[in-house]
Amino acid sequence: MMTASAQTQGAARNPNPDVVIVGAGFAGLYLLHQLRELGFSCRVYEAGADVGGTWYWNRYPGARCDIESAEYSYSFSPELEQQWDWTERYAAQPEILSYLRHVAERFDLRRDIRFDTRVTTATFETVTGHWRVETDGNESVHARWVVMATGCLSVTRLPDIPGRDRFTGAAYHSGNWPHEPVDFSGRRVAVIGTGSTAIQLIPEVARQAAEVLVFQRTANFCLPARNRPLFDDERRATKARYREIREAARRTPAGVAYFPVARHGVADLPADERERLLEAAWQRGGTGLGRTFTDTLTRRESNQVVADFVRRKIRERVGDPALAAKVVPLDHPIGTKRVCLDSGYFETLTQGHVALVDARDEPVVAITQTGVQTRGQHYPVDALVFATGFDAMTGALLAIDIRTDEGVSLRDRWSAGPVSYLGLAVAGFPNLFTVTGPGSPSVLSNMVVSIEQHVEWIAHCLAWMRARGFDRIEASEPAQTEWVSHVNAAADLTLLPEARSWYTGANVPGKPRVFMPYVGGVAAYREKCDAIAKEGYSGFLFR
Ligand code: FAD
Ligand code: N01
Repeated sequence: MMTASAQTQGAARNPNPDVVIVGAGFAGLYLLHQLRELGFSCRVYEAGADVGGTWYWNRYPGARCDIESAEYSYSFSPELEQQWDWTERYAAQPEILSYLRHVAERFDLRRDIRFDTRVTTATFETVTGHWRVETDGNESVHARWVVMATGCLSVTRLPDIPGRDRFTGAAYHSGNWPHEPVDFSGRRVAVIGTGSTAIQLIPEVARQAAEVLVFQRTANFCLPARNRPLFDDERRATKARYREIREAARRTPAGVAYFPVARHGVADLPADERERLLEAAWQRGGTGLGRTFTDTLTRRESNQVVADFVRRKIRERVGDPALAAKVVPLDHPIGTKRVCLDSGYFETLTQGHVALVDARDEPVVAITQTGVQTRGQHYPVDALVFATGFDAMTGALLAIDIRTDEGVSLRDRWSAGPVSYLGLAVAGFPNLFTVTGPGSPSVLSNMVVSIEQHVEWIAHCLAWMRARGFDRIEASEPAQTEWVSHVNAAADLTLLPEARSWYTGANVPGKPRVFMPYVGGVAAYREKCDAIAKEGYSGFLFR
């Protein structure tokens, strides 16, 4: 790793870069590489001590991706693709972090990254047309452009349970996990939450702990990951077909080539054929099952068929009818909350030292010095794990005081929910871009595909501006209004806004309820963005 003094030298060479990038995850790293290749000088600020973003922070046991490793990876460098060997179907956190560290080394990225530095404010100076960016290290820098690569799931959320700070045992949030190993051997552990994180974490914690209490408020749809090591011949086959795989991924709604392409709605098929397709998807493993039919998210009866199939499978896996009655999800259509991938979750729940507390029947009312107090009972524990999620999509952007010197602030602009043109830019905030911002497919897709698309679009836009002598770009209000209406209308054609999910901000008290990502799919969205660029960036104003 580069030393602090070397970093300072890098920054000193370049006191006011062309572009400030905030965040050094998949998005920030690729931005830095792309923009540098185009001759822009850049400075990246990263709150963490190293690169990796999500994969730097989420070190909890069991953390891994749920898109197959070969596809959950950069496509921009064929050499990188050929050099890197993924060891498992779904890579675990340490491997993804090693990959991103390797990328940072390979493309010599660290010299332009300031680690352990959080951006606190960004102010657009109207007269000069520059952003003044300030950090928690009292640094102030001017840049023509700012790109927020701050992540959709990077601001952790602790529940507002009274007494949280009173607990005298060890407490952890999955998204801010310690760097040193945590040993739960012989301990009584409470896990709060049963989302994607908890479902990965609980089997691993249960391997060590003497007792595990799972506090479930909402039962979730979980599909088997069927993770396994990859064989050499599989890796070779993938490497030989990488270009084809990447192209195929970009043409799908979710940005994933290995998902089967749905050709029929549930209603178009006889019951035995539906069952055959669902069973095949179940056996294959992964979240592709949700993509088996064209109408799972748009037709309630179709959703019911898929949901009932998964419920039946969960009942079979759990065995015990009393436990099944608690963990079979009944309160939302399948796919309207992020479907979880599991490796032995339900089987773990049936073990003697693991118990599930249904927090709907028995709400958690307080954390005490020694455990968890529900309405009916006190549960003494030695350690608490909050797998309670994130202030998603807008949290990291609104944590920064983004404003113009004329007094317009993003927090005010988004007080009723985020508005944006393409999820890339916000009217009123010139020369500011957001990667995978609200209003883009982002979290409904393979994020690496969406990140690469945004990064390339932004980089080409800046090069295009430079070639024409423009120094200011801003989304126009009418274009933004039209896009926001389209995003809302598209969501309203689906069942997605129905669930109380983080997609709508429902997990954060007081957060405006708006369905934030764009449901139109990455293929159609990419076409739209490309067409806009080709038309000379229609919907944007230049100076
Ligand atoms: P991040 O990786 O979140 O990086 C953003 C960085 O910005 C962070 O390091 C943060 O510290 C930094 N930052 C934020 N604000 C500031 C500030 N003010 N100043 C300085 N630095 C700041 N997606 C998938 O497509 N497939 C998966 O399988 C998948 N698995 C996931 C598993 C977990 C446990 C989680 C939490 C998310 C997962 N995701 C997955 C989503 C994941 O977030 C994205 O795939 C991707 O890693 C996001 O990269 P990013 O660079 O956009 O953001
Ligand atoms: O967070 P979540 P997450 N009392 O918000 C519960 C990605 N990811 O970290 O549903 C009791 O989904 C809450 O209950 P409810 C992926 O995109 C991917 O698990 O609000 N419970 C819920 O059960 C994912 O969607 C992977 O009723 C409380 C849980 O906490 C996103 O990150 C792995 C509570 C939070 O679930 C977020 O996942 C991990 C309270 N007061 C993450 N407050 C992959 O597999 C909250 N909860 C790729």
